[in-house]
Amino acid sequence: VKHPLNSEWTLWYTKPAVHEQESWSDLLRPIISFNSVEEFWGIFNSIPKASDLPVKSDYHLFRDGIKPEWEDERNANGGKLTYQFAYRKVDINELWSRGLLSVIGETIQDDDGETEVNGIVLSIRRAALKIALWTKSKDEAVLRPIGERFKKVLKLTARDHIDFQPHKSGAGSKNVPSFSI
Ligand code: M7G
Repeated sequence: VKHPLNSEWTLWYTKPAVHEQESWSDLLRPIISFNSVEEFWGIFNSIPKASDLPVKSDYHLFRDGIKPEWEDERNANGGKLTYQFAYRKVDINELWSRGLLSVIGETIQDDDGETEVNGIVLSIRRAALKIALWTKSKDEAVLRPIGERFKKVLKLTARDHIDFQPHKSGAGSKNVPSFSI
């Protein structure tokens, strides 16, 4: 018996650039799609762990054919809620699996129809690690409770914070002010 998820999810990977000429679209690839809990665990247990990923790589998990890019029309009017942390501070595998489960299990948001969370991204950078929820909108009133829930899911402390940053919305346009939770 398979336990279906609310959405079909696709895991994407951005590999680190080796040459400067390599563009974003050369580096980003879909890996696999799934729509059940059982498939999720099969995949999760067979791919490299978060802690084994190289610097400058990303994992992206997005729902229903949404590409992990600002340009996708379902991302274009949204932004990201990011938790940035230092390497030593936390167990990255634990944090990433909590984030993934909350997203596919839809526990970040009350079940009132509209899904605000499009995807979740793990970014391995030299200076820090980042976990970000990508949202459909940039409506602070909608996003605050989502950010609060995300903090609980990740078991963050009162001193930790999650920052919202809208995606760039075209040349010359002013981004709405970002906020912290
Ligand atoms: P990042 O990973 O968001 O920032 O973007 P960070 O490395 O500071 O953590 C790094 C670079 O990847 C950007 O400057 C873009 O060149 C490219 N890039 C990242 N994203 C998420 C996109 C995207 O959605 N669309 C496009 N076209 N390029 C992107």
